[in-house]
Amino acid sequence: MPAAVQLSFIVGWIAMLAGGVAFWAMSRSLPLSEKRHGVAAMSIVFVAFANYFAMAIGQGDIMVHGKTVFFARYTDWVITTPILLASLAMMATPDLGRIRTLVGALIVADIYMIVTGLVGNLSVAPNNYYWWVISMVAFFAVLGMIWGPLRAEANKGHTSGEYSKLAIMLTVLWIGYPIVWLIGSSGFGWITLTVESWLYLVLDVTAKVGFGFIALGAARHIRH
Ligand code: RET
Repeated sequence: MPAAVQLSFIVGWIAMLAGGVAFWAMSRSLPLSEKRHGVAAMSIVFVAFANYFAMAIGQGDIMVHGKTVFFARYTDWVITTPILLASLAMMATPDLGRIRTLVGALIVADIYMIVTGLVGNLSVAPNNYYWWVISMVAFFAVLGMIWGPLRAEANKGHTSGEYSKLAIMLTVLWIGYPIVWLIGSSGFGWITLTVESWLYLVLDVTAKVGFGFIALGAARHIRH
């Protein structure tokens, strides 16, 4: 593994760990009803920490068809993205149980997106592109639910402003992933593994640590 790639993983695990400590401190001042946002934010970064650490010490990749596949990215995303969506849903309503069918559908579509993305990364052309398209369909389903029924739910309460802020942030950042995937080693291979790993790092740190800061900041002021 090139040293610059490994460095991105080291920066990754340090950033996730630092985020976890910061979220723990921030969670202490949350009202009891909103501690759930702290639990979500900490869960996300500690899962990411473990996966970045695994990649940094060479336990997060395998060689398939002569290329390196960082499967630890997917074991990270398959756990953290459902929690991120749950976190967004918690911003929409005080009572997740009431919208459990919607949350369930969101999470199933999301897991489907990540798993088909992994299958694509393990495939050779042209199969990888078929899987990218299949994963994209699930991604659009996720976005459709976020901007359709979940937003409608948020609009019923007092948190529609916070919801919109997080939904916009999530949408913009998440769109980066299929792009990096497509131009990187899993797709066309237009960028080097080093550029790819730093791009994913920026996306991951912003989508997890940045998102967590905003969610916890908003959670402090929530009066459902
Ligand atoms: C893949 C495969 C190609 C198609 C699509 C993908 C989407 C990935 C996304 C990942 C988001 C990850 C986050 C991680 C950490 O917080 C799997 C790259 C659509 C949206 C937010």
